[in-house]
Amino acid sequence: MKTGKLLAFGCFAAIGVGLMSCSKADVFDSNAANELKKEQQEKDYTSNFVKKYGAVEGKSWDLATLATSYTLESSNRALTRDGNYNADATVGEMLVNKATIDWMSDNMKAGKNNVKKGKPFYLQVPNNSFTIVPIFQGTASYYWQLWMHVDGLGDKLVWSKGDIEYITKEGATDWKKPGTGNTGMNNAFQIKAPTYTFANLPVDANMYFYLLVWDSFDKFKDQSINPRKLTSLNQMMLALIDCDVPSSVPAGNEVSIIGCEDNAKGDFDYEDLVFMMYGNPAPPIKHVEEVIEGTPKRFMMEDLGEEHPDFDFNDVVVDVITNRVKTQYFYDIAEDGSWTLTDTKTIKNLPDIAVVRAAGGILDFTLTIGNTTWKKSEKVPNYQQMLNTGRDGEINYDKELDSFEVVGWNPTKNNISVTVEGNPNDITFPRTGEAPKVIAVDPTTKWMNERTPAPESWFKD
Ligand SMILES: [Ca+2]
Ligand SMILES: [Ca+2]
Ligand SMILES: [Ca+2]
Repeated sequence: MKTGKLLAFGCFAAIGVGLMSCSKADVFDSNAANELKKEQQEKDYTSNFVKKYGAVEGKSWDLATLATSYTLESSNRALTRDGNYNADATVGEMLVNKATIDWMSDNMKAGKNNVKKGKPFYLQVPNNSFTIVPIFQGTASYYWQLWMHVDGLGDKLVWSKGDIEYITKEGATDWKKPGTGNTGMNNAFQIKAPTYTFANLPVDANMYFYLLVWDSFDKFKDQSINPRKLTSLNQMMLALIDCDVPSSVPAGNEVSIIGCEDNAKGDFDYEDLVFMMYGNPAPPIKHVEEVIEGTPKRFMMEDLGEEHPDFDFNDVVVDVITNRVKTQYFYDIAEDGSWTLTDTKTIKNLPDIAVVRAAGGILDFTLTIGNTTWKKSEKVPNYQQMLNTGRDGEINYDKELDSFEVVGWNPTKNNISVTVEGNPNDITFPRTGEAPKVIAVDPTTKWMNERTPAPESWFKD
C-alpha cells in the first residue's frame, strides 16, 4: 500500500512538470519489479543460508521443547542503580576435609529419594559477603553449570562441572580431577575446592540458583540448543541449613549445604552436585510462597533488510510465554524453624506475555505476535542502536527491553512476524523446508554476539 501511494504521488509530480509518461502500465511494471526484487532477495537469502548451513529440505525450525519455566513473581525487577553493585565473584581455593564430605553424604544419601527433606526455596542477599564452595560432583555423563540469579542484576555463572580436585586417601598427594565426563568423586578424602565470594550485591534482593544441563560435555562445546534448566524454585535443589562449620571455614560463619538434582526424572538424591555456602550470616533460605510457571518459546530472528545476512540471529530476540499459572504456597512454621506446607492455591489463565530481549539491528521494526503489535521506535529509547547484542556493553541475558501482554497467540502455529522499515519482505516463521529467518528455541539458548554467526549445530538434524 505504501508503495502504491508513493507511486501515485510520483505521477502527480510528473504531471506537474509536464512529463506525461506516468501510466497504469508503469505502476504495474513497478509493482512487478518490486515483486521480482522481493523474490530475488528471498532466493539470495536461501542460497546464502544453504551455502553456510547446508540443505534445508524437510527441516523444521521450531526447535523449542516447551519445557516449563519457573520464576518468582518479583523477578527481573529493575534496580535503581545508586548502589555500586558487582556480580563478579572473587575466586579462591579451600581445602575441605572428610568430616564435611561425610556430613554431606549422611544427610544426602546417594541413590535415596531425599525430596521430603526440603521445599522449593529462594534466598536473599545478606548485608555482608558470602562464599560458595563446590564440594562434590556425582557420577553422570551430563554436563552442567551452576548459575545464580539475583533480581535486577541478572544471572551469573558460578561453577562448571570438572572444576574441582580431590584425593582419595590420607597422606596421598595425587590430586585427581573428576573432569567433565562420567567420573564422580566417590571415595573423596580431601577436596581442593574453588571458592566464589560475592560482595556488593543489592542487599535483600531475591536470588536463586539453577543448573543448566546438557546431555554431555560435547553437546555443550557444540553450543547445542536448549539445555535443561533446573531450579531451586521447583524443588530441584535441597537446602540443608545450620550445618556444622567445617574447620576450613573461618569461625563465626553460618554454613548451608545445597544439593542439586541434575535430572527432572532423576532419583532426587540431590547429590549430583553439592555446594556449601557460608557467610556471617549466610544468605537466608526462604520458602517459595509464590511461583509463576509458564511455557516459553524464544524466537531469534535474522536479516533486518541487510544486503548480506550475517546469520547472527539476534536482530530480534523475543520470548513468548503461554500457559501461565501462579501457584501460592502456604506454610505453618514452628518455633524451631521447621515448616509444613498447609495449602496451595493455583491461579490459571494468566495472560500470555512477550519479553523483548535484544534488537541487533539499527532499523525500526514492528513485531506482530498473535493480534498484538509492538513497534521498536515507540517502546525503547535509543531504538536506532543495536540493543543487548554486545555492542552496547556485555550482553545481559536476563534483561527485558520491554514486556507486554499478547492476545491471539498460538504457540503451535507460531503466528509471529516482523516488518522491518524499508524491507519489502516481512519476516515470518518459516514453513518446513524454507531457509529460516526465525527459529524457535528454549530461553536457555543464548543469542549470539553482534555479527557472530549462529553455530552450525543449531541447524543440524
Ligand atoms: Ca541424582
Ligand atoms: Ca543479522
Ligand atoms: Ca545483528
